Amino acid sequence: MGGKIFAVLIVIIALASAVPIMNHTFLGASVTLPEDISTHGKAIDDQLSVTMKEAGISFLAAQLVLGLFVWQFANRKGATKTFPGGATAMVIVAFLFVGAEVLALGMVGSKAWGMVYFKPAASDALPVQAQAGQFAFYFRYPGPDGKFGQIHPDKIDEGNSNFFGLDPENDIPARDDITAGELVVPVGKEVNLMMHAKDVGHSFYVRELRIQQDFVPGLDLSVHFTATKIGKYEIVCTQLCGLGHYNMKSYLNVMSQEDFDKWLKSQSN
Ligand SMILES: [Cu+2]
Repeated sequence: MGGKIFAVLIVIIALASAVPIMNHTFLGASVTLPEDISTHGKAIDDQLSVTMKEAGISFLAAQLVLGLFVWQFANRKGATKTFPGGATAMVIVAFLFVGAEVLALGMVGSKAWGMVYFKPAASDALPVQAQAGQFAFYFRYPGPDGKFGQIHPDKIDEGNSNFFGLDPENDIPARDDITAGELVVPVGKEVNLMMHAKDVGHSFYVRELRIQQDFVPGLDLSVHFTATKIGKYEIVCTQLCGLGHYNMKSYLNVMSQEDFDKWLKSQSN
């Protein structure tokens, strides 16, 4: 009798745990993603939804089968039932089944994130450099000449607002570079964000952009995106980068092209 009660419990718990996931709420709190404001975000959201459904169905199927076996075999004294071929065959089947599932999801999903990583940014994309350091983000625009000045780590001087270590005296392209504490971009325009870390590993995460990319010391990485909605969105560091990590954030400020041009002008001197 105890076995059958346990089987029923397994099924009830499995079904009950699926309800908040399907309803996107838990204890009254909504657990939906914030609105997507990027051109590539829909593909990622769709992929996430497919993955959740597929994983959810697999989970429920596994729990129901488990309940079925418990119901059938729990109270049979001395009865044994093994997988055909024994434990080795079971492990091989499980390995192939799970492997095929992960591979299939990976191949389908690569189309979604491949748009950000495999496809280079358009040649007319707005170049912006992002620098992460303990515990702030800084962003740099090349200025009217379209060229970034060289970075000299020994010249980094936060007290003097020389966050990137520029040398405007000797380096002409550095003279008109614009440095900001916020990532300001025009709406509907592709942005090529070139990322580097000043010290340790950090991460660039904007939920509304569906982008999360680590800054890795010593590596120049880039992501590109097109923001589709004017507004202010939080940029957070999602790599535990030190004591001030909790306070490391900035904002993505999406403006109309006109406002962006005005902002850029007001920043240059
Ligand atoms: Cu950080």
